[in-house]
Amino acid sequence: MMQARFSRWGLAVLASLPMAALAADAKPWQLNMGRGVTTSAQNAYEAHMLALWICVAIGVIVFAAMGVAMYKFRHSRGAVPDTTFTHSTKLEILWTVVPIILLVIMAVPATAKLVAMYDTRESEMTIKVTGIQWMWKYEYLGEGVELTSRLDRESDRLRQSGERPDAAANPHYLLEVDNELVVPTDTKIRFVITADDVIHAWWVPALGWKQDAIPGLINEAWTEILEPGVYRGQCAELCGKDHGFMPIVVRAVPRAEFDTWLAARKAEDSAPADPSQVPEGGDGTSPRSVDPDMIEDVQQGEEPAAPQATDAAAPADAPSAG
Ligand SMILES: [Cu+2]
Repeated sequence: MMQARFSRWGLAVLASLPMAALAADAKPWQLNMGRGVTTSAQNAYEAHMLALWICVAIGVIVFAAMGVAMYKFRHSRGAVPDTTFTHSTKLEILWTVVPIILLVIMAVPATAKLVAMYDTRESEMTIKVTGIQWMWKYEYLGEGVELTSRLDRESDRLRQSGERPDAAANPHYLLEVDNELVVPTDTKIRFVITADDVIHAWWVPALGWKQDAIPGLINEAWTEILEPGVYRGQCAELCGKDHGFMPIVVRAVPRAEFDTWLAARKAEDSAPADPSQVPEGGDGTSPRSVDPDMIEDVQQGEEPAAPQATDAAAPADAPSAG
């Protein structure tokens, strides 16, 4: 029993070590933080590992010294306390200087990384993120493309059905959306983040940062995703009763694929809307005014989102990069 438990722990530790570094999303039994897929995330990971190993070294030295002292100078061996020892200037200097050196070793790279994290200059494109109870709106500024992203219908159905979700059948339960945020890899993307109603926070752990979305304020962040993939996150600010049901899904694709997607999206948005073509049940991309889900929301007392403007007619909010 004990052995089984230890081997389970051992396996978990083994599994977490190399995999945590590679995996973007948290895995069951993952013990360490993930390495992430952006420079910011990897910087945070490195700062964390440096601090972790310094802590490990201090822990080993301190507990080893305590162990030796307790064993070697035990009462049964006739040890007598040195009651005359009250002060040692040498020791005081040592235990002040050593921590200062350790703090400087950690603070210098951490500060440089923090400064880099907030430098949104020379970004190649800008995406505006708006938190709305309880969904996200994404606008590709200067491109005239926008989309709303909300909890996928299956997760929504499951959470309200009382059924017990199953990790095998619904691996992304509450972490799936109808419209993913598609972004190019190897591109410095600036995010401007705000909210329509209450404070939300846009957080995708693999990108390495979390930014508050505050009504009336614009917060900035940037990312440059190094590996194509799907990265998941959630709203990280308690924003109301459905706070737990506004996930984020970022799909990073190579630049060429992104350009194709954007062009298709533009063509789709500029096509005249035909209400009769809106599929039964709504797919989240349909105009909100005829989306049955919105009607459902209103019936449940939720505030519907503003109707989506036809992108072709909407003026571009801002130039693409600052
Ligand atoms: Cu929220």
